[in-house]
Amino acid sequence: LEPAYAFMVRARLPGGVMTPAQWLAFDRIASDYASSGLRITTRQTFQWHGIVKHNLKPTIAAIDAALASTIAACGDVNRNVVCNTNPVQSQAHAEAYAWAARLSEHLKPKTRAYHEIWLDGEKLVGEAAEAENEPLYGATYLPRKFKIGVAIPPLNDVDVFAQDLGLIAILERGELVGFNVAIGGGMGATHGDPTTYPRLASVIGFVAPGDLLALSEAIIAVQRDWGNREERKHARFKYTIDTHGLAAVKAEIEKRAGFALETERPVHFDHNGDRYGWIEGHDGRWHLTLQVESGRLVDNEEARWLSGMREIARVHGGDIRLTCNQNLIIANVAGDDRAGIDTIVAAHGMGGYRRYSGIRRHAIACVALPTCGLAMAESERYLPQLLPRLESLLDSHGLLDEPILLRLSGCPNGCSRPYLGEIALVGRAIGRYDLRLGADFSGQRLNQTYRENVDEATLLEALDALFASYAADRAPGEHFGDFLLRSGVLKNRKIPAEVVA
Ligand code: SRM
Ligand code: SF4
Repeated sequence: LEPAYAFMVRARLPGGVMTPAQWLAFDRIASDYASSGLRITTRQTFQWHGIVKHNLKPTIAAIDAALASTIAACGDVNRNVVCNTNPVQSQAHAEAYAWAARLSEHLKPKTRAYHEIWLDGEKLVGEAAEAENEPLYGATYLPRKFKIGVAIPPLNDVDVFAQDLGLIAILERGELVGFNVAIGGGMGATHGDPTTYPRLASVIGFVAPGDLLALSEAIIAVQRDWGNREERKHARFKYTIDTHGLAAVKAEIEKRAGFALETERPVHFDHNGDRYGWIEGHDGRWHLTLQVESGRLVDNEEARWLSGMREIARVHGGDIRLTCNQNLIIANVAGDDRAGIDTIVAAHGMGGYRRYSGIRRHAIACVALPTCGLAMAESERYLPQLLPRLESLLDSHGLLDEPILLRLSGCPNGCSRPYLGEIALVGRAIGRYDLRLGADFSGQRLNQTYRENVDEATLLEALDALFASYAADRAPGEHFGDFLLRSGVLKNRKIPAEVVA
């Protein structure tokens, strides 16, 4: 008898955009094959957990039939390209999204093995198999995963500085004229190993849209050839850059691309969260952002996400978007159709964001236990326990509505991008976390370890004291993370994101 292996399957969904028909297909996969509904990830796509081995092929076939794929959603290749979901600047979003989709397609592995294995494609043997060619990835692919994100300032919902390649859209009179290019972001680290660390991407210049594909190929080729293939812990692009130096990496990229980058353009980011509720786009269409705790879509007593979204997808004529904060947007709704959507949202308990505290509206947790094999502590399952305790402390200091970025990760790999949380818990062992504090509110400053390997009582006690001083001494409009630096609780360290070659 073979053990009952179960797998996690992840789709590639550039920019997190899908049609209602695709939603219904993904929902069907959840009910037919998965154990715990649909899970929105921090990279704007879906995961399905608990797919037993004999259901892997039908699951992947169903994703393919829905005109999506799982190829390059994992592996040492370019991953799902994330893109700002900006519903307001509709034209800019459309263009940025088109570039995200183009990058995703252009940088996708070209092998036909995927079709052969999963989709009963033609078997490649002999000369046909030998003729298979990966023009960018070659025979050995990349040393490690590679991630690209597109942001449209002032929103940094994709955490553009956490990407290996961050593209910051530059708009002039509403038109996309190009992108500032930031390289070398990454979150993962290993406890107790200072040679591993989170790093914010460094801005190296500006590129016009027409040169973007060539530039991204050149960047990936430099990482392919210069990346560390000896030590996997040091194989991400951020270490390649720090080993060779930013100036040398930039020069090599320009040499391979065949052109020099222009000077980067000034940009300003307001925040990296989502804006909940209805927002009207420039073109008069409406967009409803709903908060989904940890991105987990199931039907339970609090909310019936699967049933509610199924009803919406059956009547909705626009698109549906996932965000990098694990939330969803019912996008491109005609004004007259809003009331119908509101009725379904209310009937299924999906409008909770309206009464949520400031910290709850800005909380993200990675999956962790029970499915993540790398988890050291709880994360997604701990969030609903931790939040009321934090809310009670915040309430006692009159801070319940204060927006504070909270990020939980079950281990230092950092799948919830915890190093960009104003408050972050990074798992050490069951019930024990590093408490990290002091990121800014827009994804441009890393936080710092404040207490190492502590239990809940210790971290709540520490936060209680800090909330008290924040309530008493903050400047008007000052965010919690900024306050901790200004007040001297944390040291003001250099911010790597602003480094320019
Ligand atoms: Fe992640 C590995 C879940 C976004 C850094 N991540 C994993 C695995 C696959 C565990 C494993 O390798 O066995 C997790 C599966 C858990 C499960 O049971 O489902 C996992 N990562 C996730 C997701 C689902 C977290 C979430 O709660 O949403 C996110 C899926 C993204 C997607 O759709 O592609 C997810 N992971 C991230 C991010 C955030 C981002 O990309 O914006 C990061 C930090 C950014 C970065 O890459 O630097 C991230 N995941 C990692 C790492 C550490 C990489 C490193 O450089 O050290 C690992 C471990 C590894 O690769 O060896 C990892
Ligand atoms: Fe798993 Fe660690 Fe990623 Fe959480 S941060 S999903 S525990 S790998």
